[in-house]
Amino acid sequence: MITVFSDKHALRDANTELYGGELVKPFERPSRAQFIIDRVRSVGLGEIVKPDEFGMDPILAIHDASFVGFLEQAWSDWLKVGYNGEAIATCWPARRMVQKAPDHIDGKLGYYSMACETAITAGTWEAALASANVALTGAARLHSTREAVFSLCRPPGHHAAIDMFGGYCFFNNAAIAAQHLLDKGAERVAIVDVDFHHGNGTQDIFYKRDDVLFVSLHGAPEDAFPHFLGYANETGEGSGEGFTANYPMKPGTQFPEWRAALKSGLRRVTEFAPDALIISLGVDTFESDPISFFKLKSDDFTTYGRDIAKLGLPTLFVMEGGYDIDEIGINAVNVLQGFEGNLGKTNGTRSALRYPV
Ligand code: 5XA
Ligand code: ZN
Repeated sequence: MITVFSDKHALRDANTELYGGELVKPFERPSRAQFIIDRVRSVGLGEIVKPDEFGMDPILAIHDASFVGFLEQAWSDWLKVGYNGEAIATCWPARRMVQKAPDHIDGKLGYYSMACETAITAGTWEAALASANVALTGAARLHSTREAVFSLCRPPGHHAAIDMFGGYCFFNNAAIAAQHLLDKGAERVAIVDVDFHHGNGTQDIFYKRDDVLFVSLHGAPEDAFPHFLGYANETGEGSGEGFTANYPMKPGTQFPEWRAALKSGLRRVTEFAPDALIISLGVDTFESDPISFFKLKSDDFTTYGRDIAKLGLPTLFVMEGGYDIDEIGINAVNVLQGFEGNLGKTNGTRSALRYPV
């Protein structure tokens, strides 16, 4: 399996995250990607390529232009005010307040964010752009070769909504990749989000559409970030009704229950008959993840990689979360190896894949 990777991810290196009432070194840090790419190399997963540049159009096909403009300017606007720290929101347009972007950077940060753990810093814009290009390059490769691709995106993307950042995410890499596949001729794309956290941004982007099926397995909103989306009764709206499927699960969930939810979600994918599948691959479902509460073990990642391969679909893996940094490479690459191993055994050849070139 080919891996797309950019060194520019390291430009995103924030010093501060508000966690448990303290400013700490962020869980989402450059060493995460380094451990994963090291593991990709050490197991010989396949070729590693740099991303191509796709310009702003594919990003603007998903995100609001004023939000994108805000992200591009945010760090310089913050510096202009003369603040010393990193750019963190402190005030939001909450219930019964005016939903309008103000002029001051303090207000803009609140208007365009859905959480405040995520500081904007020097280099964030460049890293987020590179991450989107990593996803787009993966989608373009999948389109032209039909072979599975791993887009090692960092920063992650699934919390980034049409016009909001947060949860360590700025651009929604998986959504941008899905739209690229649709623009290249795919009629339907399914996104299965296996990150511990609900992919509120991806749901937001496709909620009223019937050309993208969104399936998410995650910690129940009563107990887990992002808390305000991801209930089982959220199933889509308008022509999107029936094209969102949420599987919230309780603290302490073990692999058998999680896997049953995955299999149910994968059945939805089969019924949808997509031309391509995108996996929002977060490995913060791991039992030792410091900010999550599922109990998957390293071997479970291999097992569910195999389950995904059984669909026989052209598949793009887009990296999302995972914060047990010592194990992140093993767990992420276990999914990919499980997928590859099974594909070989069940299909023998990949020519059976039916995504139109
Ligand atoms: O998938 N999302 C994450 O891993 C980020 C969670 C941020 C919680 N404050
Ligand atoms: Zn997560």
